[in-house]
Amino acid sequence: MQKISVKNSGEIRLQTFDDRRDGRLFIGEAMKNVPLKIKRFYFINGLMGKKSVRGRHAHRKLEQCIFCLHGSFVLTLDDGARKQTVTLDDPACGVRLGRMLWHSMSGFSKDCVILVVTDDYYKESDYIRNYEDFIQQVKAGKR
Ligand code: T46
Repeated sequence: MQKISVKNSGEIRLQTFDDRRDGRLFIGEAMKNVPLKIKRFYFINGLMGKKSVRGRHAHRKLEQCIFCLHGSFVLTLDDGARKQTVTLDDPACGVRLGRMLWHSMSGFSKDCVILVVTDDYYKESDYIRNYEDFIQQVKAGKR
């Protein structure tokens, strides 16, 4: 994965064991190699390849880490000043989605499976779903 330069993000590396014909093992530990206290997880499958787009929002306070367990997709990150796209195609390699980071997922392979772990329960009030509102809040220094 290329170096992540936007704010409130960064690469996450899971520990791996390659047991050859017995498969591969991937390990994340909260507050060690996964930098949050995990309260919730969700996963996404059934994506319709290039037609699907998800995300397109930022979170005010929520911290998340996103992984591509199978296949690949493109993650677009925008901290209000800088934008970056990152391809996730390695289950051992995730990305931190910190607070006030506009993100979207697209370019899915049809076999793509995404896992997200978060440090809080679902709260719609934590979402900023309008890009202009996001930019205004970044300018107001809320990051
Ligand atoms: C994120 C990206 C990476 C719930 O009721 N509970 C939940 O835990 C989640 C994740 C979603 N929902 C409801 C809220 C919406 O009515 O499911 C619906 C779809 O959620 P959303 O449009 O936010 O889905 P994505 O895939 O665009 O975004 C998801 C996460 O919601 C979001 O926090 O950062 O993945």
